[in-house]
Amino acid sequence: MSKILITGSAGQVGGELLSELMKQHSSSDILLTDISGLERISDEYEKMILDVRKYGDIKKIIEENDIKYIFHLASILSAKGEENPMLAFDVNMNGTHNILAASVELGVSRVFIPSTIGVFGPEAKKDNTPTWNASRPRTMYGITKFTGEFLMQYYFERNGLDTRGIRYPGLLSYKTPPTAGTTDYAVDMIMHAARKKDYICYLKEDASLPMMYMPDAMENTIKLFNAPAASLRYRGEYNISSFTFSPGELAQAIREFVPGFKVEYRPDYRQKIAESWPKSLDCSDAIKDWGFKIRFTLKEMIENMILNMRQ
Ligand code: AKB
Repeated sequence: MSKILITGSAGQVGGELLSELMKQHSSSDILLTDISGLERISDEYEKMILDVRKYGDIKKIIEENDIKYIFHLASILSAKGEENPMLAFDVNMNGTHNILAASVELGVSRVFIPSTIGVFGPEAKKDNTPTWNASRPRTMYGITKFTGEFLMQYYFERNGLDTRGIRYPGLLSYKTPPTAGTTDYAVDMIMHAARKKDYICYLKEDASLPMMYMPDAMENTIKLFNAPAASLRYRGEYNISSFTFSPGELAQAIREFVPGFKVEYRPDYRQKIAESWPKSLDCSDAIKDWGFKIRFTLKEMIENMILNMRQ
């Protein structure tokens, strides 16, 4: 039986993607890998340690487990990437290239690799940024993810590898607390509010960024993954986003559910990263090619997150 391999399974997206995949698959269809943190995942699933920087290990896992599909989530995000650019380059660049090259060598059918709003730099259009724009990323994360998009195009044209990807905006989830991104303040702020605690924000009050609730991100990930190949004009470059808010606007929206919620703003190095990214995205290519659609408004997302966090 052909299996689905997920790398970076223990990260913020991994657990949520697994729940979405389980709507259509059984646990025996899925192999979960990560370099650490696998003990947090239920033993119902098959789990293996995998360092995506090791080409031989990737090949062995694909061969021995008859892997047909890969979701390559292992990545160092923007904030952690600026603390350790060498690690970010190694994991994001070499890891991505290893996955693509091994997939070609061993005949994997389809590979999904997430990209990010971080592929855009300060020269890009700030509002309604289209798929193709002045992409001159300034973070190691953005540089490696942008190059990853080119590698996906390269192996698609050179070897016919079916590569697919989405540029995720900031993703919010109540399940796995994020730790390594620039947009992560949003989850942290809602978590503080749910616990009736004040919050100190590392971005400025007006730092607007595109965002999305995790269930919407996962539903659309599967939608793109299952879309007919003929309808896709791009490989890893599809912009998606639900809404835009700044920390000040999020705090205000939270106060509808947690009156009197207090936030103090103490911007750090992550403010510069946020300033280099777009405020909102043009998602029309994703709508046109594979039917990108969202369910949650900002208000519904906050309500749902607070409810679940309190439970
Ligand atoms: C980050 O903040 O690094 C990520 C992203 C926008 O890709 N959440």
